[in-house]
Amino acid sequence: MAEGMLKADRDNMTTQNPLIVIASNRGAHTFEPDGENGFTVRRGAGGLVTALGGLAERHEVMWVAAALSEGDRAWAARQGGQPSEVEGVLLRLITPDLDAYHSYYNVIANPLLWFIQHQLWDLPRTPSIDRQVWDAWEQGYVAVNRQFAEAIASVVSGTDRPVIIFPQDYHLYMVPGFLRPLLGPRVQIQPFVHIPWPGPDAWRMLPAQMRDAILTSMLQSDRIGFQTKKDAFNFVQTCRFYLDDVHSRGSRDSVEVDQRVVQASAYPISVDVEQLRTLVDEHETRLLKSQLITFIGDRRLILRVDRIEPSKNILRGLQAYRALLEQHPEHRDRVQMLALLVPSRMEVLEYQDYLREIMAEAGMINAQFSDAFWEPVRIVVGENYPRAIAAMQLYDVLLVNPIADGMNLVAKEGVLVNEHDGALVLSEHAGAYYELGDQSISVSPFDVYGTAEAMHRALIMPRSEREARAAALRERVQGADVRRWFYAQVADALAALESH
Ligand code: GDG
Repeated sequence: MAEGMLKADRDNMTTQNPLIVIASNRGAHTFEPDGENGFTVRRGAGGLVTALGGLAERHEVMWVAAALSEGDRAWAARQGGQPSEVEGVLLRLITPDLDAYHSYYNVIANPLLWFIQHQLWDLPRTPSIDRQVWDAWEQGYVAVNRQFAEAIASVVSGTDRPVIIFPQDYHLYMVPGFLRPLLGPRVQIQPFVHIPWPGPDAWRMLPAQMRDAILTSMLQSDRIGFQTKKDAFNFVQTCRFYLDDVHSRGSRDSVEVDQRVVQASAYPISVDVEQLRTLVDEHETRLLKSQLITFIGDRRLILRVDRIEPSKNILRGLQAYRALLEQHPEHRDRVQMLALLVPSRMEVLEYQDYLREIMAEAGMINAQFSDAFWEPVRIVVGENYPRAIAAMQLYDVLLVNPIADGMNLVAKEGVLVNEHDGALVLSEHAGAYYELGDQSISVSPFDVYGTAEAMHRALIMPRSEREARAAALRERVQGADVRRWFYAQVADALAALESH
């Protein structure tokens, strides 16, 4: 138990006041040695960081994450394995063996689990679960998850206050299973899964031993949070299908196992409305916006903003744009497609190939349709969040067509900051569809023809209809900010603690 924690226990907290522990692969802070025996701290972006801002004022929050850089490792070494306060949060960084971390992150979590949960396989060829993958499972994924659980247990085991632990996402599926024997039933374990949870059939790609280990571990939780009710339902079905002695007795959102009930609940993640408004007003964003206005001219803007990631379906989006220009020549020279693409996992061969295909397709569209004044599609590759927010203010059509997406925050940010009463073309397989679908123009991500027609419909939609839809969408996002997402999880965990 850390010295700092004991002091907080004594001074500030009553036994009613819970300790909240977040565990995630990537933490909220990164560290760089400052050359003077100290460290420069940088705060990461992301919904969880925002949501915690307000929470840390009311509750004591501890964050356990992996050290991801040399600077992080040096900071962790300096703390000697103890949590230390950083911007109001007690932070503990674990420092896994580098090979183990590589196996956990680059062999199991990202290629295997991400691909299964977004159903991205080319089944005759991949996945190919060979000896290396099995080793990575045991010595990487399982080992790093165990290390996370041990770090969490060590920071909470000395407190007699109620404890709620929130492991985040697909990197940490084994944490509940390791934690429960270490901490017993007195703690609430409540993971949140940010990405889709597909139905039982998708999980057949994973060998039974790995699959059952993940499901059994997750069922050591008290409640599991998902982005949508569909994901929660799929989880319940997956457990029923693959595990013996697991029942749901007709319930769509809970599983009975060993005479315990594990809830599967939907907590749709959202954006930080206040922070986005501030960002819109910042000088840099305004400057980028005026540059974009010049670039767009009097054409109508079709925008997409994505990580370069096959599940985002960027390639079919371009094919649909080509089909739009072919099927509806009246839009030629009157529209501008802008794709802001953020590099992601660029060391992975499949991702490099995917970017190459995107650039080739865009090049072919420009070769076919451009004239002296018009370049039909502009691809911008790079990291620039203010530019993305500036562009979102200006779109007439926002194209969000993922094959599968846990939520898709671009859809929510877009409808919030847009100033053109733009239309949202939204995949029915984005989590955001459950909240925004009825006011968007929905598409099947595989239907290139249908996506072209959806963009056409968006472009010719009468002004009054566009205004009404845009207003309804904006209102919906305003009313469900990211804080609400996190507080709802905390409230349910607190209620469960009280009923114990
Ligand atoms: C995962 C799930 C789920 C845009 N340009 C830049 C930049 N962005 C922002 C976007 C948006 C965020 O990055 C991307 O979030 P998404 O939700 O769209 O997608 P994933 O990255 O795949 O997120 C997803 C999410 O987790 C939360 O649970 O919604 O389904 O896949 O806010 O505007 N960010 C930075 N630089 C840019 O240039 N840093």
